[in-house]
Amino acid sequence: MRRPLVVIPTYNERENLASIVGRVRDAVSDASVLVVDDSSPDGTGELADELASRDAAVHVLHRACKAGLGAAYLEAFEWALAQGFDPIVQLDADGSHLPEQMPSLLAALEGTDPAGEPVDLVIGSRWIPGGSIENWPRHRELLSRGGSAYARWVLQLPTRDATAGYRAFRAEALRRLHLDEVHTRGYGFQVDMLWHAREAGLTVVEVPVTFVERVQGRSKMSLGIVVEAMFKVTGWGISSRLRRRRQPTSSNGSATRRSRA
Ligand SMILES: Nc1nc2c(ncn2[C@@H]2O[C@H](COP(=O)(O)OP(=O)(O)OP(=O)(O)O)[C@@H](O)[C@H]2O)c(=O)[nH]1
Ligand SMILES: [Mg+2]
Repeated sequence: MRRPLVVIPTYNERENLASIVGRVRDAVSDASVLVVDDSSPDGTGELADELASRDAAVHVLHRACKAGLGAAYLEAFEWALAQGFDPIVQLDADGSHLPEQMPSLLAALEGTDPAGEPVDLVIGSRWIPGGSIENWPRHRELLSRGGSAYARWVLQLPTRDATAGYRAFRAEALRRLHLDEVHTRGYGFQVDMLWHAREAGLTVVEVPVTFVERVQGRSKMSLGIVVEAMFKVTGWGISSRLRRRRQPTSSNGSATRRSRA
């Protein structure tokens, strides 16, 4: 039975949280929400508790200190799987991912890919026909498109948008993905998850979304984060090729066959 959970990681999102949670509840009436807050100094965690006290479908995980988006998601996935939620959706708090487009991600997750395989993971994509960005400076667009193209090429990823954070997973897919082997805690987390999805042979499809630049609050993105992600992607690409050379008939062949964008 469908029991959707929308995971919203937060760090200093006090201005955005109430509105985004309300929009999620309006857009997908049966969705529960899990806010994962890393002890935001602006009081986002306390606001999340207040929202949870008014709405039984809202839950909160409080983490001791800012430890990165990836760490927050990994703890949330563990919680979600233990509680029996399915599917599990990732959503930013800053309004960049439109909750109103969530039904289209969830519908795609219930369908099949072009080869007729059931879908394990849906990516809300900016870089396929119908996808778009709003109010993004040109340099951010180039960085994102370039980063996606580089990761796609080095890791042979099945999607146009490799860094997108708007995603819907089947619970079973998260179980098959070897979350204990995902070690990236910061910005490269989304790419790391996609790479593990490919290695695990998950069926991945993209649906177009409109990505809106945050209006309130500050971005946590920095040049250091981008450089770190580039180095990591290169390292994963090298190790994955070496592994394939050592095991030419490993399960990766089937992974490539089953993953489609
Ligand atoms: N729990 C937790 N959430 C985080 C952390 N870093 C970022 N977030 C949240 O993750 C979501 C995405 O972060 P953003 O700052 O928007 O980063 P981004 O979307 O990659 O960058 P922009 O495009 O510049 O907005 C937001 O909801 C943040 O509040 C963290 O260390 N811990
Ligand atoms: Mg953002």
